[in-house]
Amino acid sequence: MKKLKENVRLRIETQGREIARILENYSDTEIGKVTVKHLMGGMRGLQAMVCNTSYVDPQKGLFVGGFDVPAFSGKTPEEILYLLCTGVFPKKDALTELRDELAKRHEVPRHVWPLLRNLPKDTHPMTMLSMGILAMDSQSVFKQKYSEGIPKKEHWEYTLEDSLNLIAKLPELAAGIYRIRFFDGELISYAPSLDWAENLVHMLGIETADSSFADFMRLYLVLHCDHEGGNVSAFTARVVNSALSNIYYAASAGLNGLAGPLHGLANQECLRFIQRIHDQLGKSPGKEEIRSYVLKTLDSGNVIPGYGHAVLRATDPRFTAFLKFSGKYCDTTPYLQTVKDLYAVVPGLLKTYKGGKVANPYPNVDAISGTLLHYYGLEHFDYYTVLFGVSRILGFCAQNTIARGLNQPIIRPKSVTNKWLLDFLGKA
Ligand code: AMX
Repeated sequence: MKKLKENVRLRIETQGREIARILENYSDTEIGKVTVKHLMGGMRGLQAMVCNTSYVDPQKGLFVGGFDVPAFSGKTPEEILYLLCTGVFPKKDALTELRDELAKRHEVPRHVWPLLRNLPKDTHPMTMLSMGILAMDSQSVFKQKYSEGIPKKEHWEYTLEDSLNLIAKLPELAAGIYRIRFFDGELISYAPSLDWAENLVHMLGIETADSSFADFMRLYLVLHCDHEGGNVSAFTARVVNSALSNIYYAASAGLNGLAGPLHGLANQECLRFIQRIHDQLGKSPGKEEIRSYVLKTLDSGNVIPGYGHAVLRATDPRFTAFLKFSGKYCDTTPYLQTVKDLYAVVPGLLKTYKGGKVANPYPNVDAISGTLLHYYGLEHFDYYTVLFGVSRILGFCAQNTIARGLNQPIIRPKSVTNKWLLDFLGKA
């Protein structure tokens, strides 16, 4: 991984110089204000951290290394990993080197399997993924080197080492979880001739007639790779890693946040929502019937899964990329048709719902991803967020390798009490 490492080093040095210049000239410059609403409202909209792996523009959506979704969605996960870590796409030899490194490190340590097999049968696959990763912390090179007293400036090298080890094992781990949780537990062997995404598809062992499954998996793993620094999972991983907890601890913690229904679990919730529509209205409901169903859902105090976003204020380009893919490769199934009908109906309804309170009435990536997974034969909804997690770990690893390279300090905002606030506001 010489080339990847050299380019990560370059990026860290460049960013380090930028940060030094910013701090030297503008340390005390105010870039915004903190309001009481920020304190009480989950800090949404508060610009309080820096993340250079990716950026979410409220209108244009996700940018990775300066590339928007249409520009990077045709790449492979390996290319995206390289881009996240270095800010540039790999040349051919660097990509080959990275692929070889991942192949060499693919094997999940043996002790992980009995741990996963001994869990209760109804354990959520996200719990299994999080535990499987946590159990691999015993192999952390960073942990070992830290205990030997390596200097701070070398922290990133061993975070990168751990990151590659972890990422390389994800196809085998995630596919193994699928086989243990939903089949007879028999694992399918890794195939050295296949790439990272193809191996995941291969080891899942799903009998699918459609040869575009691997292309879809590549797209899925690319589109979910990162979504800047403040979302629940990335932020959690970052906070944990800032205590110099190794990447296994950090990734496992991030995944626990991703497992929430307002975050990564939304993709399974979306498909469930569509299934409920079909259960009640039949397999090809009309738009008017869908409109009434959505209104009923809102009136009962529930959210419409797959719609809305804390940062985006337009249709998520990742949703659009999946829609485009489905138009090219998938027959229109009743579920896919309902995804399109919901897209035609929901934004109009959410725009006026609660007096226009919903900040973003448009679909996010989860509004379609689960339906496509189902199309390719993945019928176990509970598994969907595992695939989201496999992809998102690319972002966790890149963010935290860079953070270690920049020697970013422990994250520790100050909290206040109601009493402090009332005193400050002069209302005690
Ligand atoms: N359906 C109904 N109401 C919604 C809504 C939706 N899809 N999205 C937002 N609202 C409501 C909120 O519940 C809130 O109501 P409240 O003040 O009475 O509690 C109000 O609109 C304002 O919320 P907001 O500022 O627009 O959104 P937010 O930043 O608080 O939350 C999100 C963002 C994603 C949690 C929210 O839009 C939501 O719950 N969406 C549905 C779940 C979903 O799709 N999650 C996936 C997000 C992407 C991801 O992380 N994978």
